Amino acid sequence: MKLTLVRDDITEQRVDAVVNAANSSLMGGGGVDGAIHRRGGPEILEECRKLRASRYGKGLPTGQAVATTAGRLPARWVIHTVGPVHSRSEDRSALLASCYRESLRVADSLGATSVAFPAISTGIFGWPMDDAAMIALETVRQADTTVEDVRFVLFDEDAYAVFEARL
Ligand code: AR6
Repeated sequence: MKLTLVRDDITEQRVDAVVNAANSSLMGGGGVDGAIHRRGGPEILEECRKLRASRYGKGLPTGQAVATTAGRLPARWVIHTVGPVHSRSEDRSALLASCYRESLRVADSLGATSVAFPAISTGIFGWPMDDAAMIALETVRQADTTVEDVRFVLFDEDAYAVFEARL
């Protein structure tokens, strides 16, 4: 597997699948989620609504992943995953690792061979970048997947530098 880091916007990525740092409602939000729905258009939300009406009546649980169309984005699919909110009193690392593993599993089931990830949970959900980078890189490296090209898309220079140091 080829693992690369880029400093860019996740919505610009020409890959088979981009991963969305969503929340359980699948109804959109701020950060990556807001940008993906804005750029991707209403088709994505439409499929999310259908998922809520069928398989995920109570929402998508933290650490799991599910795919929809990518609408107008240059990718084919969006894989929505729900990161854990960072906690200082409880270790939720396994849930963060699960987001990466489950997203790759969904990518495999779609036949996607290139996947772009944001730094899940490091924005609104408050996870410290260095720890998140370590979990992300380790989990992806160890994953049993047919995905050939994994790209981490870091939004700012600081996030990029942290990932680069960890890589
Ligand atoms: N491209 C790449 N990275 C980005 C972009 C972008 N366009 N925008 C932000 N980032 P966040 P979370 C970075 O908050 O912490 C939403 O409301 C950002 O700088 O998007 O998992 C959802 O609906 C940060 O490093 O996701 C949930 O409620 C990283 O992406 C909640 O936020 C993740 O930040 C999820 O919070």
